[in-house]
Amino acid sequence: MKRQLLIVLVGALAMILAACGGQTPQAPASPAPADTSAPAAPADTAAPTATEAPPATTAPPAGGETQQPTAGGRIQTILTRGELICGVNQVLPGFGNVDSAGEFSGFDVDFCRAVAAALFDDPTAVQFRPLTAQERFTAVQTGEVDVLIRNTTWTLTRDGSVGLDFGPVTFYDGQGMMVRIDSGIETLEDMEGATICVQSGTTTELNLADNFRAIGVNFTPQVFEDADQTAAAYDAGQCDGFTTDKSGLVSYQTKLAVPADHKILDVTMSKEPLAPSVLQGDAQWADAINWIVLATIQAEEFGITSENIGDFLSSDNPDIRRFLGVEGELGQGIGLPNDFAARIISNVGNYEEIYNQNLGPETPFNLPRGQNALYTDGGLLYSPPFR
Ligand SMILES: N[C@@H](CCC(=O)N[C@@H](CS)C(=O)NCC(=O)O)C(=O)O
Repeated sequence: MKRQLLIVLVGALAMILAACGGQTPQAPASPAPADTSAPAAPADTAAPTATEAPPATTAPPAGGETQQPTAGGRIQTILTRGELICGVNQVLPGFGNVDSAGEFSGFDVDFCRAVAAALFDDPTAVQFRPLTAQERFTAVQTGEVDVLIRNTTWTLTRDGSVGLDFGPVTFYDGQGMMVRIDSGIETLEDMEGATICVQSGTTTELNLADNFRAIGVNFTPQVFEDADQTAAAYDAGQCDGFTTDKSGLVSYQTKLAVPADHKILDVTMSKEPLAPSVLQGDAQWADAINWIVLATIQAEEFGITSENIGDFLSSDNPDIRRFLGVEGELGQGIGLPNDFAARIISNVGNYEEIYNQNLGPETPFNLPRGQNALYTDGGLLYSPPFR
């Protein structure tokens, strides 16, 4: 109890200091207490996975309360609750969006469903908690959400002093700049004296300042707390440019009054690796999220889809049998059922299916895979072995 209270207090403090964006360097110098009380090293040495031998029982790897106090904590809480609580965006079509019927959709939303499928064999066993950029980290720190899957960039500060643990990158992104086509602006250097609409509580705000300082171009930021306000101000002509992640720009362009009047400059101002995050200190839950995301990537590499998984379940290939949980006990070591990958694929799909149904050629976004292709296709997606 005391520890939880401490986490909440330190979390609240970190939020005040880090102003939600997790950018302010004066956040607490020492790691959050969750980290100090659950050091990774003892948990690892205690876990049987160190020898690659699967655990003997379905229980989480032994380690004892003192060494691994939170192992299995969050997973058990979710299983007892009967549903996952997933922090998402609700205003970003393609990634996290809610329609007038209250139905959530998007790439990030589908990863929430993948987690629910892994845990419950039911992609609907998830409650979506819409969060703004400002609200998102407090929601993880206080335990209000089990996991945050909301176009959130993995940064050192957020991993460290904000007290999160990030999973594998689900979408490699970078910051972009949108301008009106008739402005004649082609490069950032053409933006001397421009007013630029940007949202607070994001990596975007600081990258903007860094980039323009680096090229010696003066600009005036117009800062808004809310993404809709930011885009609306740009659309109303209050700003010459609108900057955020390129994925966000592509998404927001569809919401502007005349989308065809705008273009995204051919410049990338930063690295924005978007990844799921959980509260630091529950190694088992973090591992589970990692391998759930990786399972979607490995499934694409194997060519296993929601359509053809039936054929693969009777495969003789030991790699595939282990991956799908037909044999072996891979899931056990991370607190998941052994067939967690099969559950994800059959209920939600592999990475390519998730990508295409939300961002692919049949959608208004038609985003090329680019860096988000498998490493075998020249992209950055690569799953460590499922063994
Ligand atoms: N990836 C960046 C930006 C994420 C972000 O919050 N982007 C804005 C603009 S696209 C957004 O989603 N806003 C929606 C909201 O706050 O409701 C980060 O993690 O800071």
